[in-house]
Amino acid sequence: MTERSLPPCRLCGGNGLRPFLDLGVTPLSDRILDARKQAEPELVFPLEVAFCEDCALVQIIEEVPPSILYGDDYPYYSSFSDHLLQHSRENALGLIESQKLGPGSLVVELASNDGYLLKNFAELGIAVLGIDPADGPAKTAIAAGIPTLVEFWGRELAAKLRSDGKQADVIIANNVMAHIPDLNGFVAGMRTLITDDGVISIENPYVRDLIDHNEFDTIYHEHHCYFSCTAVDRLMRRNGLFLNDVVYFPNLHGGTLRWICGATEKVSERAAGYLRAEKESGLDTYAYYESFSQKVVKLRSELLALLRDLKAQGASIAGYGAAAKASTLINYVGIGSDLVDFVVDRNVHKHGCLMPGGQLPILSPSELLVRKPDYTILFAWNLVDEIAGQQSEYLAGGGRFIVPVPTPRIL
Ligand code: DWN
Ligand code: ZN
Repeated sequence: MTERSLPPCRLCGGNGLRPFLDLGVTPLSDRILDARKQAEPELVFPLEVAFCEDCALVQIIEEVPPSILYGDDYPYYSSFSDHLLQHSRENALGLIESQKLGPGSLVVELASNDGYLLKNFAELGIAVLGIDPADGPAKTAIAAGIPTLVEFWGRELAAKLRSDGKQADVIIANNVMAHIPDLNGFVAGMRTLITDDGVISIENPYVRDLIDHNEFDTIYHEHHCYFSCTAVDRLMRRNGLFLNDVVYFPNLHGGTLRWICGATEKVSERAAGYLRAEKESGLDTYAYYESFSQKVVKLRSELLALLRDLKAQGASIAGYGAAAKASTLINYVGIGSDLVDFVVDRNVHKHGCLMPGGQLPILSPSELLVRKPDYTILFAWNLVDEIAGQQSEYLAGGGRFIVPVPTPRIL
């Protein structure tokens, strides 16, 4: 059998990629179908994940050009999650304290979205600069007084800012490093811009939680990479930076790590502990990922059986959260209008659109009290507490939530 040709690894450039999960050919998770896009044939791409045996980076194999992934209609606005807003405020206040930031400091955020995080620095008179290629959210930030460059981050932009005399005391990159095709360019740019004793604070979902808790739906084309501390440590050192500390947030996006990096090596015991634990558990070996696809196939059949049983009993089912992860779940499992009638979401920019896959309309959450579906599957399962808090009236009226991950169950 001819050896399959795989691309080089995004981190180390080697040919150590070993595929371990194939989610088929799926639409782009963030390309919510508005009226204009419903007239066009929907773009679909293979969605397959591999582990690099040389540097331990987990990554998708297919490369979808950023110009297709992030147009001017990128629909994700961070300010629709109270939990995320609170988390971001704590992140900012912690950095202001630990780095003794003041009016002479500069904080740069990569993927600053609608200014949800930088506003916490700006309101204290600390100079900020947002970088985000998505026109929609960036315009919202600029309107709120947050200086924002509508550009992709990388070596070139970092060099330009540095030649303009800028240096950052803090660089924040939350839920963006996974989105970057040129991973080394992204990190090398941070090395260029950060001061010698500055702090780079990076947050991404933790690949260990993805595997341990069956969070396969957090895999989509916008997420090129899925990070372990081992891979981040190697990525930083390859670009003249050091992974100095690690903080874990179990309830954010299904399990998130914050990696604290810098141009000066001062590795904490906590960071060393994470690296040791990953080595001891084998997270830096292919074996840890090998059986994951069997777990995902099992989840798919269990979820389909549950939904079909409920429909056979005459129940009505809706979905909550027109999330990027919802698109992967809907399209991989095969959840169409035969099973789910509609999806609700607080993000008003998504109302009146269709979920990728073209079958499920997106409505306001108020429709749960109007149409009273018997069940609502939480596609945004990572926000179950926040959503349950909002939907107490729906639940009190007899509505039930279905949580699909890590195993499908009715709450
Ligand atoms: O990298 C990313 C991950 C980490 O977060 C981005 N691609 C965007 C996002 O992915 P996601 O869309 O899967 O994440 P969320 O934040 O789980 O999506 C939540 C969806 O639910 C949003 O469309 C907003 C909506 N929402 C809602 O309808 N009611 C959110 C909250 C808090 C609510 O109460
Ligand atoms: Zn590699």
